[in-house]
Amino acid sequence: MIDLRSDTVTKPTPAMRRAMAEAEVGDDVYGEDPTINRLQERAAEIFEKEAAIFVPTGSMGNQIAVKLHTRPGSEVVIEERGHIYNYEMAAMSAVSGTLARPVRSVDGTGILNWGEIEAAIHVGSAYYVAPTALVALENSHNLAGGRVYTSARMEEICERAHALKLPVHLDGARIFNASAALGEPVAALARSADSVMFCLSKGLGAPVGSMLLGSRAFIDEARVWRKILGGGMRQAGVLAAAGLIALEESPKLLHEDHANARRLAEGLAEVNGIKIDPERVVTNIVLFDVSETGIAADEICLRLKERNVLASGFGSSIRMVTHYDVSGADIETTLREMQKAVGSRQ
Ligand code: TLP
Repeated sequence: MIDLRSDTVTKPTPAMRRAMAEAEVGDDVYGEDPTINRLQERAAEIFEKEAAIFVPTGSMGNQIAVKLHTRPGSEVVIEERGHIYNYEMAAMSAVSGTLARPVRSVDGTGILNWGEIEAAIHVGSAYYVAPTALVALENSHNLAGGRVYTSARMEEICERAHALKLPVHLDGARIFNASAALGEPVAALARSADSVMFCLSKGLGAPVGSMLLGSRAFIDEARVWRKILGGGMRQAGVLAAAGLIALEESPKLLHEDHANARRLAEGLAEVNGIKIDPERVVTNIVLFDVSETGIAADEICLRLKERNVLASGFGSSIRMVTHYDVSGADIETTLREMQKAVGSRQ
């Protein structure tokens, strides 16, 4: 099987498995797991933030951030395809009592500018208008086809938001992909955000885990909410050990996934009925519209599955995500199988 459904499917490398077997561990609810502590310190250092906390999932990291930045009855301004809004089980309402205020990017890229965000913000409005409490950004933006915010755009948005006393949370599940695509350090991309979450378990290849970063006071509070949500783990240093390798070793390999994604996009652009602009594929996510094939996206995914290629359908689009378990040869195979899947009338 060539599994392009997501980069979440990556399996731990032999080095990760060895590190997991040998990890020094302790009870992390007491703050006594030396491997987790090392991972947290190292992540904070790389991102140039005061503190970091290891959380089981990206969703938990994001939702803790939403909880801490907002209060019930307030709104979160977010791009309309944002993960926090669309794929986290309405947790922002269930956990924080907040509502998303979705914003569409005028140029269709999914990357917002300040003007688009500002138009959705309510600060100092009439008492019967729900106040904005948070701006949430996503870099790279998953359902916008892995597109990226530059550090300049990030800084402009954060500066303007801060001038209105609004915090900014960055869902950086794939911030290392954004960093590799832009040639900018993750610290530069995250610098102006008040909090950032990134995943060890996607393109970086760790089996489990994400990090939430921010000021020391923010992370101290995050620890309380992690426990409330059931994320206080014990000897989870076995997971952090894999996370440390993911953090140190994997970022330098991501450009290979990006080259594979670009090649995939170029090939797909030549398939009848598939709409994609390969120039817009800058990270490891390839999202393409299949409506003009006359075959539903889910049906195409089923046909691909019969041909040992896995992809995910999102409405009239299909998403393919490259990662280290997908080779250049796999990309060529995928393109051949796609030609057959779309060409055949089953
Ligand atoms: N994304 C998953 C699915 O939920 C769509 C995927 O396969 O891409 N932020 C972003 C931008 C994400 O893409 C994801 C996962 C998360 C947060 C949540 O991470 P987890 O799955 O660890 O809760």
